[in-house]
Amino acid sequence: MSLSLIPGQKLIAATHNPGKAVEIAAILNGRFEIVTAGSLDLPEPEETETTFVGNAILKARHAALRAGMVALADDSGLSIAALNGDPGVYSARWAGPDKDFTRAAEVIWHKMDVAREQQGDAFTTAAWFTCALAVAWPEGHACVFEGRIDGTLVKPRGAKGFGYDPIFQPEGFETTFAEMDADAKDAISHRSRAFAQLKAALID
Ligand code: ITT
Repeated sequence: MSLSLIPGQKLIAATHNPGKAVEIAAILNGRFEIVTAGSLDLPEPEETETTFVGNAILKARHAALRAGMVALADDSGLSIAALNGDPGVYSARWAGPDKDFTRAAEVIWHKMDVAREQQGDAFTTAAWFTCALAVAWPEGHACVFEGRIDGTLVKPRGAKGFGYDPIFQPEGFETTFAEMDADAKDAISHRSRAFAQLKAALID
């Protein structure tokens, strides 16, 4: 069994998040035939692991086994230093069943106000995005790669991107991810950093 990915090969993008699917397609840049888990009507597995790596492997294996094809899954999230790394692996759940990220940002900033009072001089707005990307083969083998970008938690600005993009300003930039064009985000994001490792290991 070959543990490499061959350009042109059909791959399942095991995500039900349209924002991620758009970024994954752009990063892979037409080099693979991408089929989404949604278009194959694959059910969404319950994310029972407590790490990004664990959940990425769980989602990729789930899709690969059901579809009999190589599958790629992304487990990602925003971690905030002053909140002990929350929401972290529970980033999607903090937005609730309605995926309301305006509300999630309000909850986060309320918790930050409490943390600022409790932590005094130790309080910071440091935050980071993590992306674990797993590739699973139907025979059971899996590989995983992780990317991270550091930055600052800010009040919401901008309408591009998805999820927590409006409240994250990457280090060295004056704009949030939601104020950046897709190409600018893709040049530095946690997702593209994980993909750079995946490409070096499995494609190039
Ligand atoms: P799938 O599991 O189907 O891929 P999901 O949205 O449930 O979709 P996760 O469990 O990985 O995905 O949750 C990741 C959460 O973090 C989700 O709420 C995203 O909106 C958010 N997130 C991840 N990457 C992001 C990015 O680049 N910009 C903004 N928010 C991001």
